[in-house]
Amino acid sequence: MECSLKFAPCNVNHNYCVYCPECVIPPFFSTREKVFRLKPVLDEHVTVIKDLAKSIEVDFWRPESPELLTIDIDVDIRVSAIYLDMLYTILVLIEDLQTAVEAQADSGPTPRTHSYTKYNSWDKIQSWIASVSSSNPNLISRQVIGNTYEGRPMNVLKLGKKSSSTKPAIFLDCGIHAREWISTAFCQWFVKEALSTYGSDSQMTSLLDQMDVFVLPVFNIDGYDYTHKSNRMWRKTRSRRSGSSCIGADPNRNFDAGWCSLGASSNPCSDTFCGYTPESEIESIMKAYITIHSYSQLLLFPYSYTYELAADHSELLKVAEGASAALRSLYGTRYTSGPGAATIYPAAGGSDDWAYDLGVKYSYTFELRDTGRYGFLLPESQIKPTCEETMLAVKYIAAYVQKNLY
Ligand code: 0X9
Ligand code: ZN
Ligand code: ZN
Repeated sequence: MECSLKFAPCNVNHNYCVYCPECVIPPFFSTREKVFRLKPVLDEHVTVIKDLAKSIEVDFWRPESPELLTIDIDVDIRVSAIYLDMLYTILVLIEDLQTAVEAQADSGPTPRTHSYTKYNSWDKIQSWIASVSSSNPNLISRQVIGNTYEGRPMNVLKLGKKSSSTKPAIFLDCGIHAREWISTAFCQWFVKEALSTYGSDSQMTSLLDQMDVFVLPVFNIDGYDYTHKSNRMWRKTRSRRSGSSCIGADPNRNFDAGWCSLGASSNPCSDTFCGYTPESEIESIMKAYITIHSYSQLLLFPYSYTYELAADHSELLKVAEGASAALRSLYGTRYTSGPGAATIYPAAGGSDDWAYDLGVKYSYTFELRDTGRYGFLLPESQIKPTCEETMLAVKYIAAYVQKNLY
């Protein structure tokens, strides 16, 4: 049915609806929050959404800020339900965010110890890092590479068979964005799998024999801790600066790669604030890699700071498609692959582009499950299947790199 001449048609399931008053159903007066998906298909829709963001408080889940809005990309936003009547949109992804936050943890008591199928607090991850790194000295070691703004040590785990010569390496990091909890869960899963399948899985054995994998389990520790204790939807770091009451910068806009040009904000209060100077965030000191984010089911590679194709575009695409196919083979989860700017949105200052421009040819950003049903609030019951399928893709890339060392 047609909702309005000006707006996209509304189907029965409200899947393609942009403005459709009859879809905005009670309860209007809930004081809780809702997440909406908007499907702008005309420039006017984009304007409407941007105006909306100016007049009420809107938390952009995807894309990350109103500056990144364009037609034909899905927009997921979180707003207080008191603004419902101002919303020109329809599909209610999560009926009631508060319920979704609660539903995310499986029922039953929270274990006191670390669990690979739970979203662990930073304290639990920290003790896990200590115990896992002393569990198998032949395969794993740890190194402190710095401290976060709030003074937490950043540990990198080095996985690989000890060798007298320097081995080629892969860098894997998780948790650049605080609220993307499935990402953080994946790095822990990867370490577990590496340690437990070395010696039995031929691919893992050969990988760790020939290469080292450096794993940074939580990049943005301060932010991650904050999402557990204060604000589940926090994205940025927690750095402060006198003169601004707004806290943090987006670590994935802070790398020195087209810094603060496209798709990044110079407003300290924005969720995509690029920082006062490139690499002002102390967290941005590591080199090289695969970086894990959520959500959208994408496998991205450079560039995001320009629409120009990377010199290695066709090879990067071929490997990404192979990795996506490997991922899909387990549970049928579909990923889209392509260069960041064209596939998700242009956004400068990301770690993948930065690593690539430093000469790291195979530089990939994963956006894990899902496509928006739960978004950042992916239920714990999906940790295991998500990590299992993602392992296949990461191992595919690692095996390719191993065979094509440059
Ligand atoms: O916007 C981002 O930083 C990433 N998406 S997220 O929803 N996890 O925030 C995408 C990063 C793609 N790469 C670059 N922009 N360089
Ligand atoms: Zn409708
Ligand atoms: Zn992210």
